[in-house]
Amino acid sequence: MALNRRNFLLVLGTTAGAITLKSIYNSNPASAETSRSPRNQETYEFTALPYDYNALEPYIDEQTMRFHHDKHYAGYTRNLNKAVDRYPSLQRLDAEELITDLDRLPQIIRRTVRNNGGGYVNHKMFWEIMSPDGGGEPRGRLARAIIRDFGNFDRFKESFNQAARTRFGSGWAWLVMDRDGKLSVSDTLNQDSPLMTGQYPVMGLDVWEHAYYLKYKNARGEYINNWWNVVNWREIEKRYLLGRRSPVFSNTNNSSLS
Ligand code: MN3
Repeated sequence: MALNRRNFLLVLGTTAGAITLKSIYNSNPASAETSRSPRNQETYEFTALPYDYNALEPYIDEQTMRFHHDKHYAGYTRNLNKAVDRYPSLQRLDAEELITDLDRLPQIIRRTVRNNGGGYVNHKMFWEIMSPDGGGEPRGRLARAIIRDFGNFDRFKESFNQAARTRFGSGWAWLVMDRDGKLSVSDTLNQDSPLMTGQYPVMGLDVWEHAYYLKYKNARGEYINNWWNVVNWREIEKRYLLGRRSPVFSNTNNSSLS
């Protein structure tokens, strides 16, 4: 999955100031940053799809999945790895952690990491939160939190669809959680992640044209409506619980976890 427990604790720890990227990379003299990557493999792994390219048919077509995963996602991954190539201390950070506090990155790579680190983290999540066995509605704790914060599932869906439809240009629609555990819908431009503004991305929908244009052309609304048929609620609830248990949310009422 996109964020394991350790990763997200680190992400939030960074936000909370417990660990700062600055303290990590400033602890090395600048000269150390010019050495090559100590690893043989890519720092940020180009992950495979957890299903076949055609598995999400007819809602998302095989050709779109091939281009989206093998070209666009591969590009973000490659550019992210290239950006941190000369910074061994940054390579120790998980990608989620890396994009959480962009201001602390060396200025020269900040924009590249914002775009490609965001693209990498967003897409890694996107593949995981879809499934050929998807669709329907969430259950359990995530379902209860949605009802608590939106009234009912349909109202949440309407709000999310609205964000996805009206996101002007390229970007994402999100279900996010704030540090009080409250859920809301938002959208971001380009490849920005909610992590960049201190929010936890529970689920997100890619509304870049590359995500739908081959099949749906300009009919973004039709893509959005069909996408709900492949939404993997089990994975999304896992992500929700992961974020919910973070110590940053410790001011919330833990009874909703039981
Ligand atoms: Mn995309």
